[in-house]
Amino acid sequence: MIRSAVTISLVEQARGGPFVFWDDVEAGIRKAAELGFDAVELFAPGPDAVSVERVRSLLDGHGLKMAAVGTGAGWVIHKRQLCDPDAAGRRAAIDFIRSMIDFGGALGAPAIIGSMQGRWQGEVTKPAALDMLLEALVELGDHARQYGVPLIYEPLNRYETNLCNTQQDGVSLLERHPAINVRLLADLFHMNIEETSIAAGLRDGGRWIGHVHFVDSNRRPAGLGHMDYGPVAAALSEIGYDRYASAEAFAYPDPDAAARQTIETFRRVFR
Ligand code: LER
Ligand code: MN
Repeated sequence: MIRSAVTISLVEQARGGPFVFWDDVEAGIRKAAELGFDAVELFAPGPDAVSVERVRSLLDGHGLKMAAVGTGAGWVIHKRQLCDPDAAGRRAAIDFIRSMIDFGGALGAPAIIGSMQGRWQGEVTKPAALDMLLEALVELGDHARQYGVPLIYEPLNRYETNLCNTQQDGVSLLERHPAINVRLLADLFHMNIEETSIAAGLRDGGRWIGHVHFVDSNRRPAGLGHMDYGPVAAALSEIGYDRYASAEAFAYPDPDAAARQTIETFRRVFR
């Protein structure tokens, strides 16, 4: 059964970005529980922004899970990325993600690599960048094994990366290392830009998909754009997807309404 999640951002530098709840992890968890979500997804500035013990006690107190933790602060705040031609910069990016894997892992949640993947440019060719990315994903996936979770890798639209834009791009990369402990993130907003058909893209991702960003075509909460969720739900059912549909969407028109809109659409589409 697909479970629902909603994002909470604690990253000031990401203000205005596609996150539903902001600033206050306690209020975000409480509101998510009140609305009937199964879990939250946390976007934090780093592994020490809020203690594992505090988050665990808030989640337990409200009967929620941690669906995933984002690592994008490594790019947004520290400008680190996995295709940095400078080996020391690359290592700093990997180390930041390792620390976020430890944070999420202690809560039973996988970490997401989105903007931290970077892009190929300058002296780095596309094949060289993909090699660097794959090497980092293998190492970080191995690091995540101790927590019994995969690492989640997210193909992004062309304005955010030139590495993997579609689910098939992601599959082609991960298949080069069949034992890799990495799963794909299917973000419906990015897929609406890049896939020929969103349902076909989900089938391309197939068993590799380990997380879904549940959002509408315009990045507003599900139900406020022109996404056709019938074929999305049918494709997810066909591939046997049974993890989270997590609301990574603008807080439009405001956080509470965005969360309510999301859970109503989630129930209509998946229940
Ligand atoms: C960025 O556009 C995105 O979708 C995030 O999930 C990745 O950090
Ligand atoms: Mn996303």
